[in-house]
Amino acid sequence: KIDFSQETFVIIGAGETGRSIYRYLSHRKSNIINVLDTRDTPPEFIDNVAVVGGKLDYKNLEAATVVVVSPGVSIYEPAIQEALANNKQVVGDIELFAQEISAWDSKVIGITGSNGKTTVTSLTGFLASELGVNTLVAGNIGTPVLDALISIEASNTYPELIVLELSSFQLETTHSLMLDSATVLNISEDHLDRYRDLLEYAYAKANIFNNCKVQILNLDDPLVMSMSRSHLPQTFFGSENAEYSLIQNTEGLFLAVNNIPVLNTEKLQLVGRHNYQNSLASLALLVACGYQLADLLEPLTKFAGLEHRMQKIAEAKNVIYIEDSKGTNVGAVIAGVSGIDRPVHLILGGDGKGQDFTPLRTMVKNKCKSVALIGQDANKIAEVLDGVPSVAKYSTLEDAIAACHKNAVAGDAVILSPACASWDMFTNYKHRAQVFSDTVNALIQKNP
Ligand code: UMA
Ligand code: ADP
Repeated sequence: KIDFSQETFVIIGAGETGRSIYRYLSHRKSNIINVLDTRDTPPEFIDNVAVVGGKLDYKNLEAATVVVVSPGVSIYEPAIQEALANNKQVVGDIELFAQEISAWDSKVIGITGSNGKTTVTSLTGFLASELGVNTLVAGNIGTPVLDALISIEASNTYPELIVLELSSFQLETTHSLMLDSATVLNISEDHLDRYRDLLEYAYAKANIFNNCKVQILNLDDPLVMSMSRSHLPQTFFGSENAEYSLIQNTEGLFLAVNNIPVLNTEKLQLVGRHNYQNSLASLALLVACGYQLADLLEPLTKFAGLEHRMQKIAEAKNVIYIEDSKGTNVGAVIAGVSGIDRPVHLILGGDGKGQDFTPLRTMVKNKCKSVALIGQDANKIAEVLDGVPSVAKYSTLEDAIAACHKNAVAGDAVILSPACASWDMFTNYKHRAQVFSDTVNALIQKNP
């Protein structure tokens, strides 16, 4: 365990997490000797603290005993590897948080996966709150855990349940997080600009199970199943043969537990098969922590879902417009678009983060009437769609939307689900979503 009065700290990363680490270490009156950021022009920090920008240089770490790394910086950076070789502790914000909460009585749930993390994290937090449980939801979802910790200490009211969304990056630097239940929802290609291959990425995620009490495993996902640790209690979710499964009967498609239908999916506001899987995972996580299944079903029907994930934003002349700006990898796009029972005009493209787009080909052939490509990896996507009719490239999102709008006829769907990050053309995924909504609404108004 880190002794805040004895150690000397260097913080790497001047973003949200870096700032929260600084606030936390200052709160503990620790000795912070440097804040570093790999960018030549780092963002402005807090309290007028100077940030050393540019390529990481080991000499700026040398005097530290603990290096606290933000998730946006790879621990494979040579200077960080050198710090490890010199026996310095290299940790992330989640590790610092984990060491603190081990003294609390809270139950802790951890959620990772390539897709569905934020949905399952929010849903799990929502269900627990509906039960009247004092719940903290934090992590990769957007609230840095150390900021949450400072607020909790100030209020002196400790949560009964903590629900953490954890990224592969955060899990790389976490060693002592004790989870009452934990899940890896699924593994598909993402972040291959940071990892050598899919296995290295999956390996980072598997850290979530290191000190967990119950594994919640997706029976349909072979890579997740390879993370099974047979000495631990396990609960499986999936479409068939799992304890938490989906059953089709004459009345509809049901969420089922131990083969007993418990809730008709028609009652859910969440739509799409992937969201039924997310619901199953959430139930399994909470039941493993001791909450009662029967108490969770009614609240589950009240969860409205999240923005920017397969969200219908407009309808005109029986054409629906769906914004899925958070569909930032191939797995998310296949899951989301496959769930739409209309012919699709699909907008794809942006920064592909090194992923292989080939799996899109079958889905596009089955579901899409036309595809509009944008962004820096438009050509890479075009290569895997070679021979598929109606694929065209556009220099802006606005032009791509105009083309889809023109091509769409009554009964069709126009979907932005780019399979890519937005950074090559937009500030972030929210900005991309805003441009989509504004452009669609302007077009509809012009051609009512
Ligand atoms: N960066 C550098 N050099 C640095 C520090 C950061 O280039 O020295 C760049 C990174 O490459 C990255 C960006 O700056 O593109 C942000 O990095 P950061 O570590 O400062 O990130 P934060 O702003 O602290 O936000 C992070 C998570 N972001 C990442 O891991 C990239 C947020 O998740 C999370 O909400 C926040 O901590 C609080 O825990 C966002 C995310 O996109 C939603 N996560 C990825 C995902 O979900 O796929 C992993
Ligand atoms: P994450 O936090 O892992 O990025 P989100 O819940 O924000 O996941 O959803 C991101 C995207 O992934 C959305 O486009 C959504 O349609 C899709 N998605 C959500 N859940 C799943 C799932 N279980 N399997 C595949 N795709 C999913």
